[in-house]
Amino acid sequence: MNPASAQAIPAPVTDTHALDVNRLRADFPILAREVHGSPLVYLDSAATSQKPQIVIDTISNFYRHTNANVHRGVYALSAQATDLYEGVRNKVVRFIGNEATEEIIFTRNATEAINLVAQSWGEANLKAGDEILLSEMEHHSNLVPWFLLAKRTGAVIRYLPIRPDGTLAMEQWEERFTVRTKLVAITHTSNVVGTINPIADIVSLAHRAGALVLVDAAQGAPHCPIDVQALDVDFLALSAHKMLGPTGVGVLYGRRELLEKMEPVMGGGDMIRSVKYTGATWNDLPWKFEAGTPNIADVIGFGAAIDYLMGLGMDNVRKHEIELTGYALSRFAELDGLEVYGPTDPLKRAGVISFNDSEIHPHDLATILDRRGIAIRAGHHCAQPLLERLGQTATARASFYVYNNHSEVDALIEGIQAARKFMGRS
Ligand code: 7TS
Repeated sequence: MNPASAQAIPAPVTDTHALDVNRLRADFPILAREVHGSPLVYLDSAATSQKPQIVIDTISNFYRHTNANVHRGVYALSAQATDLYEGVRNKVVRFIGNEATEEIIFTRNATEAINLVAQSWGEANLKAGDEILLSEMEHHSNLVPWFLLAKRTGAVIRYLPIRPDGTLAMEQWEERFTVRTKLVAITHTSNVVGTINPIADIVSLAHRAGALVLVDAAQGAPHCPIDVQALDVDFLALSAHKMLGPTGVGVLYGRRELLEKMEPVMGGGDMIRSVKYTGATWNDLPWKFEAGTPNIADVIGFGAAIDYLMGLGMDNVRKHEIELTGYALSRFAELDGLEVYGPTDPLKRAGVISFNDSEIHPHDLATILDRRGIAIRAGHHCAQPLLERLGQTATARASFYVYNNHSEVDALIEGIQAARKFMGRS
């Protein structure tokens, strides 16, 4: 057994606060450090989350005690490594609510998961003139793979529009579907405006029109319960590093009957059943799509992150986020001349808040905040078309996770006020 797995997983807290944030902050060693002489206030979890000690220990313990390649050796170490690695597929199954580990493919990140579908399913199923429906709020990772596919196949990209408040204009949806619509690829949660999209409604519209749905859950999966069966999605992509896990691990969920018909996009060891000089046949699912030695240690670390999140309870994670986002939005509203993007109702959005001060450029603001130990992101957030739709080239963005608290929101607001003074504003 991996010794790290014996460590305690935090119990959910069910008083008025969904999470005991002060207690769980102690699980994240990086939160104890200072930056430029001030305690770190980490408000960039939409880019990547911090990691609890249990995830760090699980990875380190794997290398100390169990390191071997998977699916190969008959010796104990390799069998144990294989069990740990494959065991994480069961954890993912429980986390996203599907039934079969064959439907869980480990990738490097959400980006690779989306590219896999574009290259394998897309190339086999799309012809010139077929349509791919995207929304106007997609991350580049859910735009560019489809641009590449459109270039190769002659397929056409169409967009589902957004309203000025950053929500999808659902009333314009039905007219966007045509007999040529083959796929809707849409984000669960926007990484810029924070909008949580009505995935179940979108899936039902798409399926009625005969189209499949791929959900980019890179921002959704870390923050709220996701059930692929209840949502009836066809493909779903996520990244471990945004949900307390290590970098270098992502997941593609796909419905078995779709994955079975898809060709691998990468060839090599592990993904074959047999190879002759004249050709090869493919391994079973999910290994057909996992060529070469996988990221064994980090997948196992991801398993610890899933255990940690499920120990907190995803309902509690979401409740905490609603509460903190509501508080942050009310504090932002105190600042004149500050534009906040996205829905104003915290129930309709995630804890990722883009904003712009009327006089301070986001990069200047982020630099001034950094001097106070506050980490926010400034820029286009890999969603340039959405920024263009908002009439901006950059925004400042604060994003929260399970370890953030009210005093960090207060520190952000004080930091913005200080930045205004520094830039000569009252
Ligand atoms: N989709 C969405 C909605 C995202 O926010 C991101 C990353 C990705 C896909 C890609 O994830 P990756 O793990 O494959 O890189 N978003 C961000 C962000 O907002 N800031 O840094 C990365």
